[in-house]
Amino acid sequence: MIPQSNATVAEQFEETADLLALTNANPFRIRAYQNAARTIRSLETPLPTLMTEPNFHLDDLPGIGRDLASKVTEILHKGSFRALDTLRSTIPTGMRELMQVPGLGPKKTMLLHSKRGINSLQDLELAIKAGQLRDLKGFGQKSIASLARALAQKGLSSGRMLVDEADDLATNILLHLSKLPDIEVVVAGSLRRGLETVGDLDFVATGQSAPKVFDHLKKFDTQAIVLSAGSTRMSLRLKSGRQIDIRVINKASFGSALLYFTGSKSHNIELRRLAQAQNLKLSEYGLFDQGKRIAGASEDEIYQALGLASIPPELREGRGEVSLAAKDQLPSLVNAKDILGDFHLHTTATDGVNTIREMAHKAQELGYAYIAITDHSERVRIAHGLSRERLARQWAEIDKIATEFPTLRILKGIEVDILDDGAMDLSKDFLKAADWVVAAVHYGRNQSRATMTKRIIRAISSGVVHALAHPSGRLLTKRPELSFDLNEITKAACDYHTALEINGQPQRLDLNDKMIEIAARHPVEFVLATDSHSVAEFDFMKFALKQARRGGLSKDRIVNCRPFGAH
Ligand code: DGT
Ligand code: CA
Ligand code: CA
Repeated sequence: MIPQSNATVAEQFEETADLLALTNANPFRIRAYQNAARTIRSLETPLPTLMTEPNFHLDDLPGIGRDLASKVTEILHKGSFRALDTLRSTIPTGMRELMQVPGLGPKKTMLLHSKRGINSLQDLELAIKAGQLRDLKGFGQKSIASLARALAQKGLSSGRMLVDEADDLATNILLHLSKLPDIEVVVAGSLRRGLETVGDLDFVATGQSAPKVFDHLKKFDTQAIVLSAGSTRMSLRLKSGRQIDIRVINKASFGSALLYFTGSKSHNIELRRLAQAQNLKLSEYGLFDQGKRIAGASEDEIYQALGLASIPPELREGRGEVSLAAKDQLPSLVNAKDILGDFHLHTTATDGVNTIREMAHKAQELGYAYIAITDHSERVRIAHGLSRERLARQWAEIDKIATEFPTLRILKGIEVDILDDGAMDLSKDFLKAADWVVAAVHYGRNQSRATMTKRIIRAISSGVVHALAHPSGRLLTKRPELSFDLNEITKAACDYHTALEINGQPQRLDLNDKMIEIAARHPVEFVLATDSHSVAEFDFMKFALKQARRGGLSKDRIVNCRPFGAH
């Protein structure tokens, strides 16, 4: 029997009732599941214990007949039951996701579906934007507004998490789990590899018994639903809809389990093949020679036993890293400690929420040698862009504040808008006087590939641009990339010593790993930047770093891994 708590069984019945409501099922059937759930929740003794008592019969419980009793048994043996599995697989995920939006139960979800044809979060978002819910019964102005907020928080429609949400959630779960004595637990999966969005979170733990770890993890979110549970593995769906996989393993297999659950799948497959070619067998339990474990406690010892250099998680995508590791030719990737400063920051002068002084304090705390204050130029009205006069005043202010920070150089910069024809939003002479110029496209995004490429190259060839900010202009889940020729732009960037930015904002990650790889074939330089709009966002450097590492960059390609002004 699987150690299921009464609450888990009750939740599965509640979920069934919800899903049945979505399928317009007989109200009595729905009620039956709800009543059974209530009965089970109110039991004081765990079901598995009750079932061992000779005079106990499940169908003696109020509201539980033979049919529901057999379903309880099924849950206790298999982790879930067939009717629920079928419902889960037949109802579009979109509808199930909708039902979980705060403010939307099954009834309202059905209403949206039948009256407005809404089947997913994305449909709902569009309908709200188009004002299609206004005259729908049960959807007042206030409830529509709160739905819109709930949707925005959900990381929108893709179902995948942006890296900051994934990273925060993982940090909180690790903190929660670390309260168990003797446990060692780490993040695996796509988050560890630094993928730009994350499907579910994966954890590998050791040092504690699996049931203890599972029980404790369930307490992280008392409304979490157990999707599946075995003796060493559990999957949970949190109230927010986010999913977690955890694997508990003994110490001798910890490295191999971590390797396996970090992936990627294609990296795992390549490693297994390589093992087979050496007459070895690689699994999540270890590397075996004729049934004898020869490695498994750490990832490093497995790579070593396979004759490979250790491969950083960011490179494990099955893109040739295994053969590079065999030849000991892996790039030596940039590290957090190599970063000496941040070249893209906003303040209260435009759309930031902290002052220059506050930003400088934070940078000092981080041990940075320099920062560039790069507020928007005038064209970006929505952000209260700086006119020449206001910018000149800001630079004077920076000179004054600089005296308070003897170890930190505060660069006088600007994020200048690249106008539709490739001219700049500030004169060349003015830009020449800046310590640091980042140029960016914000408007006129729909130009053809040829026009956009020419426009950006014209901006670069002004010769005064130190970095091209968020070159592709995409916003994950919101806005596609600009259409432009990355190779041509990179060539121009080489000619004019313009660095390409790797922007760490979770919605941007721009350039991303793939674009970095393409650009890096040219002798171009990169700059890792956060585009911070508050002191908290300095932390986004870690996301820029992940993309840089996934793109294979070492510190000698990165401008902010050198003292300012050095080449
Ligand atoms: P995600 O969650 O979609 O962002 O991406 P991952 O990479 O975290 O994928 P996930 O959570 O499905 O699985 C975690 C790791 O477990 C995956 O990267 C590799 C490993 N894994 C999962 N399924 C398989 C499989 O069928 N074969 C192999 N070789 N590895 C697997
Ligand atoms: Ca995952
Ligand atoms: Ca997973």
